[in-house]
Amino acid sequence: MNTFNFSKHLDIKNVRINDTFWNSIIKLVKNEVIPYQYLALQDKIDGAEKSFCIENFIKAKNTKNKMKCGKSIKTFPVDKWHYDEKNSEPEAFKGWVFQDSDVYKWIEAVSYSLQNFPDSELESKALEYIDIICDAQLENGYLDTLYIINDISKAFTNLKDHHELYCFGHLAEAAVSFYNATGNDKLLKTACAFADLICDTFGENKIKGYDGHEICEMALFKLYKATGIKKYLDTALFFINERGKKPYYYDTEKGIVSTGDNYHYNQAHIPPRQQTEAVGHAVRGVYLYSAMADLAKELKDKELKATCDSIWDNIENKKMYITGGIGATVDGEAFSFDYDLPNDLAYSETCASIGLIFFARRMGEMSFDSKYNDVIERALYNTVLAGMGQDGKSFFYVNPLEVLPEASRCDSRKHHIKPVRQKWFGCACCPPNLARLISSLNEYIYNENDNTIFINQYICSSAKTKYGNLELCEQNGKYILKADFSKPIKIALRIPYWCDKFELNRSFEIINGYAVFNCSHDYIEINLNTAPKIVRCSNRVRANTGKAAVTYGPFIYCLEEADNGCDLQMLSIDTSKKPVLNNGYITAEGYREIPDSRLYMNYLEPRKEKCTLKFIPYYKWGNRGENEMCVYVRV
Ligand code: FUB
Ligand code: ZN
Repeated sequence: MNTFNFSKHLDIKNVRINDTFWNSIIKLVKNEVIPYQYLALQDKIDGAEKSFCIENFIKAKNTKNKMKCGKSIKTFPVDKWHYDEKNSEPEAFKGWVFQDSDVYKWIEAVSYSLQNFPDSELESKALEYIDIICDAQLENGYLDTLYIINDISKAFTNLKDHHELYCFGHLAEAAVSFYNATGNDKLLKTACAFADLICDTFGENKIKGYDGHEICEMALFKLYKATGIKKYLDTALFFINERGKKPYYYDTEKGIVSTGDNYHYNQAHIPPRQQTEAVGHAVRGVYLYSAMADLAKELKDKELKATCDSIWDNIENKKMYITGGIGATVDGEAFSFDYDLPNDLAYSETCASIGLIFFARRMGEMSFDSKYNDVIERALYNTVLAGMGQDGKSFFYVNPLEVLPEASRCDSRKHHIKPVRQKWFGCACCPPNLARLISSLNEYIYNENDNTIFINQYICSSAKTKYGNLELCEQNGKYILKADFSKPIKIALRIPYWCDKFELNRSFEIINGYAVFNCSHDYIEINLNTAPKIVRCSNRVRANTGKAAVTYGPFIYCLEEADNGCDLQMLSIDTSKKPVLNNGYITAEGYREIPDSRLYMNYLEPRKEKCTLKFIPYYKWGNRGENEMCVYVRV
């Protein structure tokens, strides 16, 4: 295999999902999340924190119109990350500085959803928001409601803390998706006008700055792919190459929060090409690494690819939770040091796992190795799914692996850990991110290149590949692959990391975690022999020594108080007995200690009695009211 054995994921247009499990979730997003968010963006949900999203766009349009008529414009400060009813005037911008991005993410989710389920009413709602967005854009292409409303003279003066380039990124991603879904280019033109302004503003002999929250690199690349306009690619590369150079660009700005000369938080402490490990704010990190992977692939840039490899290795082997969560510390919503993966203090933001999936897909397109899709599966079936309640109306931002509701209430170090999903967040980055990922799941199943079709996820679906049709379905506990190709083609079937023993009804060769075989008109039976397992974490992770977790296929399981009573720390699992799958639960033999009556005593084994532990999939936790939860249990 050479280093650049590229493949490309199949586009959403060419993949139809027919999977009972996933279809119910995709439909939940369509029927509950998308309509709910539509209302939340207009602050029409009783009891939910206000978003101010649409209100800000309307205010921006009014300010723009006043500017056009030469009327005097009142300005307001742009000195905060968050503006609420108390710390700002009524006519000023409200909410988080990145509030615009929630509308863009909603439109992106709608765009994918429309390709799965055409819906003219939903399309009209998206068009209604698109009109509101486009009406707020200034003549020169600028579009960020915070600065338009509060003080346009300060635009692009605080790249480190403010999110103009971030909001642009989400605008561009939404615009490309909406155009692909509907052929309507109104938002695409708006995104291109803003992109043109950005290309004119930043670069050699222009402002040598770069975004504080990465995404515009990835988005400019997407815009380049959609339009063929080369300056978008050049500017994305400029941002990556400029980042972290000394003297630091951020030192020339007056940031809201002074970080001294420590720009790890923004992955800007050294140039990305010199970075070897994942640091700083986790979502920012994985969005940057995704763009680096895009450009490494597009430009066949071996240096950038080597950097991505090293950062990937650091995340996968030292900084990722068993649930595919990343960002172990609330302090900066950030990656912590190697092997620091506390269960009860975890940040593990839903958006960070979504970003990890973006990074993984790009890495998987550059290398013939199943490990990237293993991570996609881990993050998808656990942290991402856990991010949304089964009602589709409540969400987790933070995804801990151990929860004690009392600690969340009483211990300020754990205030970020919510024992139940929230209706909506003022800082609502995660729910719309989740909606756009789930609605575009079609694009994570198959890849193709000049001689191979890759089957990366076991999601029942039919696909149109360049060689012919393919169908993956499930029958009697086995997967069936039906191929109808015009000529013999290589299939690379990912053998998941959790599968110890599999059977295929044909001969194959194992290459980097894929079973590879030729096929043309074929019916292939795949038996992955899924069974509940007891697994453990490296003993380098202090939080998990002497503990184990229970899994079934891609699902990580957990214990909840609702099934096991309180004081989950009193439980231990008997690893000599096989756990058993039982009506969606996994039961395992174990023990419960009898609570001690004193705080200290001479050492004696605590008294314990036999009990049966009842585990549920991690993604389902927190759907039965407030209660204790843990993934790892003592052995
Ligand atoms: O800054 C925008 C988004 O808000 C980040 O991606 C999230 O981590 C949250 O801080
Ligand atoms: Zn988020």
